[in-house]
Amino acid sequence: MIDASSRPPRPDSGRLPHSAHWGVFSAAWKDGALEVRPHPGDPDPNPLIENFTNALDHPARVTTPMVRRGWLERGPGPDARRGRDDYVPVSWPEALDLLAAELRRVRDQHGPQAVFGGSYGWSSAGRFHHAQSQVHRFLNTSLGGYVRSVNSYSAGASAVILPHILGGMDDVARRNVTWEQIVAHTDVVLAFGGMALKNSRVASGGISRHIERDSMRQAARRGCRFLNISPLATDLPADAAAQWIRAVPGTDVALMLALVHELVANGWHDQAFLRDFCEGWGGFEDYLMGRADGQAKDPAWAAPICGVPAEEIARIARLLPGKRVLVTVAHSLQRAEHGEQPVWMGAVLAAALGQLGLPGGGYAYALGTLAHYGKRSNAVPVASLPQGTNGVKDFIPVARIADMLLHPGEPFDYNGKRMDYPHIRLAYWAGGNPFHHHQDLKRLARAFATLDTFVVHEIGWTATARHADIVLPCTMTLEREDIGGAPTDPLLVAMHRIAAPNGLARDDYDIFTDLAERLGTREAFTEGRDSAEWLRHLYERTRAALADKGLEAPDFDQFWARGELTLPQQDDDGGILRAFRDDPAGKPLPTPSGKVQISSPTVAGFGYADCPGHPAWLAPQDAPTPAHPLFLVANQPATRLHSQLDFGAHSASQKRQGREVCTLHPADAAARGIAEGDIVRLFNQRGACLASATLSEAIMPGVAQLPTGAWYDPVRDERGEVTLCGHGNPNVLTRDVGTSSLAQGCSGQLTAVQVERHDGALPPIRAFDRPRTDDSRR
Ligand SMILES: Nc1nc2c(c(=O)[nH]1)N[C@H]1C(S)=C(S)[C@@H](COP(=O)(O)OP(=O)(O)OC[C@H]3O[C@@H](n4cnc5c(=O)[nH]c(N)nc54)[C@H](O)[C@@H]3O)O[C@H]1N2
Ligand SMILES: Nc1nc2c(c(=O)[nH]1)N[C@H]1C(S)=C(S)[C@@H](COP(=O)(O)OP(=O)(O)OC[C@H]3O[C@@H](n4cnc5c(=O)[nH]c(N)nc54)[C@H](O)[C@@H]3O)O[C@H]1N2
Ligand SMILES: [Mo]
Repeated sequence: MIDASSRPPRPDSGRLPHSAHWGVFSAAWKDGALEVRPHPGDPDPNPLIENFTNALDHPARVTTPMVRRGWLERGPGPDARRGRDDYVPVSWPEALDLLAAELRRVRDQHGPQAVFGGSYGWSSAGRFHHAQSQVHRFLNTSLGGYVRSVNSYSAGASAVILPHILGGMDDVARRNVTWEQIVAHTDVVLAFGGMALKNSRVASGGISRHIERDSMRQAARRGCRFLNISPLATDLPADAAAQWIRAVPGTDVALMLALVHELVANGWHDQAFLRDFCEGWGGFEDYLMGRADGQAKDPAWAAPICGVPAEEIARIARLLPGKRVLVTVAHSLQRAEHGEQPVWMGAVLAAALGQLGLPGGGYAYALGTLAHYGKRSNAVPVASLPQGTNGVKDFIPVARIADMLLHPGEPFDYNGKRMDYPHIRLAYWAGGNPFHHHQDLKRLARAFATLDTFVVHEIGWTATARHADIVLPCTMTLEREDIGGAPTDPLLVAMHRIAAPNGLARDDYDIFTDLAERLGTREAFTEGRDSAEWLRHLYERTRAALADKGLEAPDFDQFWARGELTLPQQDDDGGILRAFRDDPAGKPLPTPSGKVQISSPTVAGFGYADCPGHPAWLAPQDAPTPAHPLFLVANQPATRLHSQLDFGAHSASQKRQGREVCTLHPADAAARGIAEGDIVRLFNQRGACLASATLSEAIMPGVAQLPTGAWYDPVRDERGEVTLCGHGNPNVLTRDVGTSSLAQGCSGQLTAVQVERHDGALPPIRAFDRPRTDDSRR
């Protein structure tokens, strides 16, 4: 096997530009080490770029094609040994021959509708090497298609509810209120779930300037008041000078209802706006005022639910009338049971204030959760790899992966339709990590055990790779040339290659090309282009659009030599909400009534008890109990993007005793005899994990927080059963249920746990070791 640690030291090099979802940077080799520097134009650089410095040669890299021993010896078929089997290194031709034959077998015996190619995940690449696009294009052109997934783990509930009530996700989240408008106009920001800078450090495709901190600072200096409504004080930076409203997780709808109740009870709601621009206020108001069920949703009702005192709720409501108010709702609120409700209720709160469509006012769903939002859009397109046409019509909402594998042929509800889960024999993953992103990991392992074959392309030995039958080593972004760009960032980056591939790693594109060759579809997949030719081809779309506008339009070689190109941007000027406000008859919203749907006859018509026809308070099932009395917030990690480069220098530097850090309130810790730095065990009916405890007044009592992204590190008993994750992956604890019958989104943000001090032996961290290999077969 090729061992990167035996590499000769690299010679010093000049600085080369590159880009990642978490920032634009340059890299150079100096004294054998990789040195990265943020783009000089970035006012608030992201420390996540440091994760690259030790990544290229890390022992966790996959360096050789591998086949799981059980699969090699017994052939395809369901196998519970996935996740604990050995691997056999094979040559590239051997791996590709085996895989091509298996793809052909599944297609011929069961059809492409037995292949799951949803392959959810962010990977890390520019416009061309984006792994999910690559695998989709391959399956479409070479196999006739695949069962796909719809929506995302990010916005599973909002992507489905928003079109029913306001308009598409992108119109409501991306082309709406900008940070510039907030700096200039906003008086009050009600930030449900906050706007944590750790999150707006990231944007898919790249981000060259992190402006959020300075925008908040400038707005606050002008007098804008920020309210951070969240279990964590750190969800807004000190720069925003925010007031922290400690709200019990999962109860925002109750708090929002009480705020609207206060507005109505005092006659502060904008009745003209509700009459002229909205549909269905009447039925909602009956619910709000308790005319329908005898329970007014007033502050006294909400206080014991959300933990915010009634007087405090009334005080917040008094801040709002006559002010330019912006309501933001973080993605996190909808990544939970009944996640549709806070998204809808946030819009109703903004509508009751009459603020929708005003500069710096109204509703900016998801603002602050990613760097895409609150920005201007580029005035020219940045191309992406075309994916071809999928011959299979079956799909699942993305987070129903385990349900699909465990319940083939059974029905499920989705957005007014009843559909059946397809029967999947082969799953193909490139660029995602389901053992990072999915919930209830023991159940997920049972689901993957049902497959005939599980194929993964990976840069590292993630738990997903360790459950696969065929593991193909792919290059990481620093080992490829690509074009970095996002529709909301003006910088197009010539992503230069910083290092040669580690071991036998190959580009996803080249792997698929060779597979297509074996399946007789090379021309359809490649269109006769190699990677370098694709980059030129994709760049041409941007160049031509620049030339059409009469702007400077450098050719590819000039762009490549310069390293970057600044694209023109446009002000979307408030998007569809502003246009509708200015001209309600001429520019109706894309909803059934053309107006804001305070109630939705369409949603009501679906008859879902878990998603009624207007926003409502629906108590979660997965709430604390005497046995599991703490809410667990399993949010995005500050130190990496998801699970990517968890072994990276920055991510590793923030762990303690190699484990992820869990934040507890000092009172909750004291009650359990837990001190700063103790190793704790978090557990509930689904699983357990270890973490290092840190005590902080910046978290609400009754809430524990453990970020996602620590690589799943199962510790097993003598029978091979998983007893816990020794590293701190919260998805061993989270519940695998859809948000509701409407969207079936991921609900992994919140669950209920108990926490205790762990005084037993500490299992070693094995997540970053290579799996056991059987080299004897070579
Ligand atoms: N409990 C809980 N769970 C959550 C969330 C939560 O809030 N709570 N958040 C959810 C959200 S919003 C999201 S978006 C998901 C994220 O879930 P994912 O997007 O699946 O997570 P990543 O870690 O980004 O996975 C990307 C994988 O691609 C690999 N990779 C990198 N570059 C390449 C490449 O060039 N080629 C190939 N083939 N592979 C590559 C990386 O090594 C990594 O394993 O997680 C979700 N899960
Ligand atoms: N550094 C970093 N940044 C990222 C990512 C990453 O992995 N790392 N992932 C990116 C991706 S793909 C996405 S989709 C976005 C996700 O954006 P979000 O889903 O919004 O991000 P989270 O950090 O999971 O949650 C934000 C905050 O919401 C609070 N919160 C949780 N539950 C509740 C609740 O019920 N009510 C209220 N009021 N607050 C609650 C938590 O305190 C949490 O810190 O982040 C993006 N940004
Ligand atoms: Mo996400």
